[in-house]
Amino acid sequence: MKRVEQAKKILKENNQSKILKILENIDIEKQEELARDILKVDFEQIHRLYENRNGKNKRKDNIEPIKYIDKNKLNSKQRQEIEKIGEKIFRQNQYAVVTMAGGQGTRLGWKGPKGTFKLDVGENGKYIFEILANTLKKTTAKYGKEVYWYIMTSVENNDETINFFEKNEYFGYNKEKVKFFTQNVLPILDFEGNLLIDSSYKVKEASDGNGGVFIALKNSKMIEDMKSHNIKWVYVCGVDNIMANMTDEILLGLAIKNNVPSASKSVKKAYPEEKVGIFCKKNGKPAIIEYIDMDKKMIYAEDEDGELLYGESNIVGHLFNIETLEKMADYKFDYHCAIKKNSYLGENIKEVLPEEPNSLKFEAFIFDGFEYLDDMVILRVKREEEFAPIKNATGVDSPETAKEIYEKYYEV
Ligand code: UD2
Repeated sequence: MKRVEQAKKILKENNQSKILKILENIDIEKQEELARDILKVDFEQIHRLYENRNGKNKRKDNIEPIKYIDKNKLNSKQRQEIEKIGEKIFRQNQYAVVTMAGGQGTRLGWKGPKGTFKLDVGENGKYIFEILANTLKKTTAKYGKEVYWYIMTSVENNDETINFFEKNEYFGYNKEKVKFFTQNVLPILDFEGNLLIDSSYKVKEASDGNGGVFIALKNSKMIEDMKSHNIKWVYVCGVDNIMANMTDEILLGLAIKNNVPSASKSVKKAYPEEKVGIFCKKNGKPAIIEYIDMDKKMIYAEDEDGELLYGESNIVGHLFNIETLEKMADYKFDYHCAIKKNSYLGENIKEVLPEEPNSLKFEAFIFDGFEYLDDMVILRVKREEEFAPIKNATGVDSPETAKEIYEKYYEV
């Protein structure tokens, strides 16, 4: 009973009257459960998130285009020299890949972890995780060493992800080199700043965004694990890009040759309205502006050749040296607020399935950490070779478009 009284007191102090009503109108056993959850909530953080929900006042940022290197414009002499630098790291097994697979994947409408989605390619189809494992296995064949593979999961999909790998025997990858770690969650709020309760009487939460990867690597001791294996470079990418070239000697070689702590991949923007983040310089530092934060002027701006002035699209492929990865874990990320539809338990203890978006989801963006970098290499790669994300059930960035690119590339 004490716990329930404590929870009621905290809810009153934080004017969470809707949740208080629910807590008062459910049976004692459910009250205990909900009270336990409420006592774990950091209301300080909730007030901060809600106060900043409209984003930091966009102090006049100085935005300008950023230079990039076009991979396909390197001549063979340059390529050989750069590849040789990168190859050394692979030969010394000082490279790791982090696959960020903690997103909810709501747009795809796939119930399980996105990596367990089977794409209709090859004889019997291939899971996304299987395709990624096959990509890494090519590097093993080339250097005789397996790349260390760290997979970020969410609280919601962690167990299912690990079971999936066990059941599929890691798709032939050396399971000793695969580690799973879970990212943090943040509460979902309604438009007035109230917590939402789900149908199992839990406070509704969601993953804290792909910017949560750094602190999750640190808290789960994965950075420590990387250092124990003398890893020097780490490639962090999304689970949804089935064409991701995660072990690119050119990207790595260029970062080392240019003596920069980080390098990212870009593809040429397909059209101004494309829903991708674009690379630029913000107040002199490398940055990516997300599609939701771009204004019309920026979207349509052209250079003297009539090319898009901001035409380098982010494909969520970021290389960091281990020191930078560690530093990023201490960086205070801002949270971006997205308006979403979320079901919740109404005050009459009935589940409400809203027709319209009704809630605020808070996410950190991995590339906000670029503010920490003095410089980085941006390597433009060919879309048809390295970018085929599976995000939506149909249309752009769907299993259909990914299948087409995959089959064209592998000539299956
Ligand atoms: C991402 C990029 C965007 C654009 C697009 C290209 C960010 C913030 N945005 O947009 O700039 O170029 O991709 O395809 O990177 N993820 C997690 N945990 C989370 C949230 C996301 O692991 O809490 C993963 C997710 O599984 C995916 C990747 O991060 O692999 C990016 O997904 P997203 O949904 O956050 O970003 P998106 O696709 O809207």
